[in-house]
Amino acid sequence: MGLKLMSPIQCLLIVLLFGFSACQPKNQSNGTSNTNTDSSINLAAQRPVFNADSAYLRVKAQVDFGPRVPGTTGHSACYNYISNTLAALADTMYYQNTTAITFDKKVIPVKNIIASFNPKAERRILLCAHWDTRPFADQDQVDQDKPILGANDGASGVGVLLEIARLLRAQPLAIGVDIVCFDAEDWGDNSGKIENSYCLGSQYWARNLHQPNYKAEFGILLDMVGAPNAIFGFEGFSLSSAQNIVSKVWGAADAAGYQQYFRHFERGYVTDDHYYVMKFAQFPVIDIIDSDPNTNSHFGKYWHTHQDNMNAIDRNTLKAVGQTVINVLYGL
Ligand code: AHN
Ligand code: ZN
Repeated sequence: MGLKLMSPIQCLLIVLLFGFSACQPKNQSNGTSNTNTDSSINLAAQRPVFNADSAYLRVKAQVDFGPRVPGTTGHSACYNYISNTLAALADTMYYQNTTAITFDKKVIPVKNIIASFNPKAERRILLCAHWDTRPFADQDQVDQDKPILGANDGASGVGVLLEIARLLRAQPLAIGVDIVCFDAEDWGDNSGKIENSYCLGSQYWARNLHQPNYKAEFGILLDMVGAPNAIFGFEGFSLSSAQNIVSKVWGAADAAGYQQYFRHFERGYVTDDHYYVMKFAQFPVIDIIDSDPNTNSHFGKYWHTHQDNMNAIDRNTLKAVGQTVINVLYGL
């Protein structure tokens, strides 16, 4: 139906149904606003809304498989879940399948899952999290030899990334995004005597990139991003090697009203997956990781205990982290 053929009554009907803009030709601003105002309005409108309920269900789906310790049935089932979910959303998938020897001399399978969006784009951002869970509960008072559920330490980061993947599919970006789910992060030695015992999947990926000479402009690692009242301070390696990215992300969080979670203090150094990516793949990566200044570990009370179950997950925290990352990506 052409505009010229519309009667005043027809137009009034359409105004009532769709609002005034329906009666104007598309992509044409009305005479009073200037181009700058229009583009800033459009930019805000182009930011997708991170759905915390959807992310929560993605976290729960992983936890429902039980512990995801490398080599167990829960691990295999969760591998299929993450792979299938990402394969339905991403443009290109890569799967890395290898083995590693743990600090306690076990040979374990290591499976990294890589989902690329807009694979031809030169400008790329890496988003990552670990998907495995710890085989012991060494910080608990009871059942220390039993594996943890890892709702926050494992499932939370991946849950947020799966929701981001849905949004990337729905509203594609001009830049490229690579979502990497690292395996075997958490089968590490807690005595502090054995170096490089954590992060076996990211160590493998960073030395055996899924694409030769892969480089992202920067990366963001999500680790324990779902706890109620989580506190994200500046992590040491992030600050020393990627301070501008830390500023960008914390700035986006502040602008979106998430200052309660994203705090401006130094929380100390954490040897996490981002450390090995920076060391071997040589581009800046920051770690968004929960901290608790009142525990000896400086991690939350649930950390490496059987308390790390769905009670350790709050939709509001998932929203704060997910929306912040989305705003960074869609603001680049
Ligand atoms: C160390 O404790 C050496 N690294 C902590 C990385 C980690 C474990 N993140 C979650 N679990
Ligand atoms: Zn852990």
